[in-house]
Amino acid sequence: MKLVIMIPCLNEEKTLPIVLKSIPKKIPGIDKIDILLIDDGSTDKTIQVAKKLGVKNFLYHTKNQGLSKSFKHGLFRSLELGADIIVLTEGDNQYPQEKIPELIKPILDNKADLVIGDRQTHKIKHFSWSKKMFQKLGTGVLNFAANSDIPDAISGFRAYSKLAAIQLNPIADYSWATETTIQASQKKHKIVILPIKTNPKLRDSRQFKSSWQHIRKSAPTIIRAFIMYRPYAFFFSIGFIQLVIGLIPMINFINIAINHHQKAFGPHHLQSLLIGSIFIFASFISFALGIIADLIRINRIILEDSLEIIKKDHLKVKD
Ligand SMILES: Nc1nc2c(ncn2[C@@H]2O[C@H](COP(=O)(O)OP(=O)(O)O)[C@@H](O)[C@H]2O)c(=O)[nH]1
Ligand SMILES: [Mg+2]
Repeated sequence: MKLVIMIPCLNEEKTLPIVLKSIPKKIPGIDKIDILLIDDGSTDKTIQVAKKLGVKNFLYHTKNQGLSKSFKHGLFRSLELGADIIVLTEGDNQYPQEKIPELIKPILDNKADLVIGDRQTHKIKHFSWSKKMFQKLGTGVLNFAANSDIPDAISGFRAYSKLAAIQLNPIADYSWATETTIQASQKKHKIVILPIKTNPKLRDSRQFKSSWQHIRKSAPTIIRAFIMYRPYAFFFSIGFIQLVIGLIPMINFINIAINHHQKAFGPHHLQSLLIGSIFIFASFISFALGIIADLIRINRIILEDSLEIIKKDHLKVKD
């Protein structure tokens, strides 16, 4: 059993030594632990520091590409390194690396495909009241979109089984955690939650300067995932609302046309006809889009199945 621990880093020379030191050297059930440092265009001494402290595996981005791309490329490289389990942590020592044995245990026991470290954000002292509220709201929306019940879906401390990692196909430029959690849930991966306590803060998040920025960047990912995975729910709901709004003036118009036919084509009632027609027409467009999006979803499932076979072939994975 091989474990690869990925650490995406953008200028983490100060905190990386603490992270590397806290990673367990031996874990029951694991024969080999490899650390993969994903350098996302660091301009400080992150790489030299990592090399000095014994890191052997590097993936370089010559130009900063962001955490989502770092995660995506790192996941694939970890598989190429022969990982049976992949752990993700951060270079700012936010997460308790000493908990990695607990994090991977459900995967070792074949009881999970994905284990997410739940930061228990409601208990974090340095999180403001508004940040906690946004966190709760965001998690609620995401769980609705993913049809899941995950307390901390954007946690960056997680473990993937080999199969779960192969089956993930991240495409978003931002919010990799949101996107891949929705994907894992839709692919019916068994997700286990491990409550963790984050380490004292050594620096502010550089990903998101404020909760607002986080919402602005995550919203398109959640909406897109919702449309991708549940297109009929999305378009049919919109279509149904449009149909109801359109039918009210239309029924009113038809009623007047049948019962008082001289008045029906008067100036006021033509408005009912016009508004009703526009909304009913819009609802048909929404229903048609729902059917087309669902057909595209079916095509994507076939494509993803083919991609899984190609990846397994490339990685020489038997099962
Ligand atoms: N902010 C940021 N972090 C990056 C980037 N690429 C890789 N990282 C790494 O991603 C991890 C998360 O970043 P951090 O600023 O701690 O944001 P957090 O996810 O809100 O805690 C750290 O280990 C960074 O070094 C990037 O383009 N921007
Ligand atoms: Mg962090």
